[in-house]
Amino acid sequence: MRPHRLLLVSVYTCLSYSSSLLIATALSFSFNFSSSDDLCDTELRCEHDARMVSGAIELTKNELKANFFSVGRASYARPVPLWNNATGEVASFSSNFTFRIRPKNETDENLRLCSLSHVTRDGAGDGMAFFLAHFPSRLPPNSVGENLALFNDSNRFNAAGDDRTVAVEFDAYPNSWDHSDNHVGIDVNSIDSRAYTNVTKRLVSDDAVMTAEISYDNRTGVLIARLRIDGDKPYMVNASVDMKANLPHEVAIGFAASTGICSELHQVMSWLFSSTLDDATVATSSTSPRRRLVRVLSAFRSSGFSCVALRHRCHPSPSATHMGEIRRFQRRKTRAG
Ligand SMILES: [Ca+2]
Repeated sequence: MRPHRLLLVSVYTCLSYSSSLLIATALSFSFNFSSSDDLCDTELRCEHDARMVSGAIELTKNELKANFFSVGRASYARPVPLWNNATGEVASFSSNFTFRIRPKNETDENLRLCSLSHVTRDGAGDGMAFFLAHFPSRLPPNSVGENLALFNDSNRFNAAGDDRTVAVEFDAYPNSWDHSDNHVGIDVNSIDSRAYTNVTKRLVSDDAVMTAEISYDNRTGVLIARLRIDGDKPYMVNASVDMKANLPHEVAIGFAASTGICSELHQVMSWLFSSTLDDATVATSSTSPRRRLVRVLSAFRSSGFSCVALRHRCHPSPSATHMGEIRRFQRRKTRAG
C-alpha cells in the first residue's frame, strides 16, 4: 500500500476586521512502514545505516557483528516550515510514532567488553531520538555511540549554526551527563538533556512496542513528550523551547540512532506528523468588514488531532490530555515565578 500522506488536509479561512484574509493550510503526513514500499530516497531521506526492511525502518545495522558503532538517520524528505521568517509565526505541531529498541545479543568480543564495563544492565546501547535540525538532514561525522547520531564530540554541548538540533531522546546507555540508563530527555542543542524523566520499564525489549507522542504549542512554547510502553503508566517530560532562537525557519524532522561498543536495534514502525504551518500560508486582500471564522472539517479528527480557531490564527490542539498538561505546566511556572 502506498504511504498515506495527508497533505493540506486542513484549510482555515479567517476573515478579520482589518481587511486582510489569511489562508492557513496545515501540513500533515503519516506512514505505516509495516505496509509500505521502500520509501528511502522518495518520501524519506535515509542516511548511513538507516534503511527500510520488512515492517519497519531500521536506523542502525541489524547484521550480526555489524551493529557495533552503527549510526543512521531517517527523515522526511521535504523541508518542514517551523517558523515564518516574514511574520514570525511559529508552528504548533504534533507527532506520534511507534517504535522498538531491541536487544542485540551475540557472543562477540565487543559485547564481552561491553558487559565487562558494567554500565548497562543488559549490554545495550545507545538509543534513538526524534529530531528537528537543519534541512536537509546531515548526519554529523563521528556521531556514533553517546552522540545518538545528533551531535559529535566537538558540538554535543553547544551546537550552533547548521548543527543546531532539538530532539527527544530515548537513551539506554548511561553517560557522564545522563541520570540513568533508561530515560526520555529533551535535548536543545546539547546531548545533556534540558529535561528528562526516568522510565521504570526497560526501553530495550524484544516484546515492547512503544508509542511516543510529541507536541509543541506555539502559545506556551512548551515541548511535551509522552511515552507509552505496553500497559505501563505513561511517562511524560516537557521543557520550554524557543524554536526561533534555537532552530532555522525550515527544518528536517525524523529519527536518529546510534550504537557504540554496546549494541541494540532501533526500529520505527509508524509515524504521523502534523503542523499548523505550511509553505502555502498566504495573505490576500479582502473587502469584507465583518469578522467571521469559517472552519473547514479536517482529517485531523480521524487521526486523533483537532484544531480550534482563535482570533486570527488557527492553533492545533493535539489532544485534550496534552492541553491539560500544558495548562498545569503553565500554572506551575506561574507559582514558581
Ligand atoms: Ca546516553
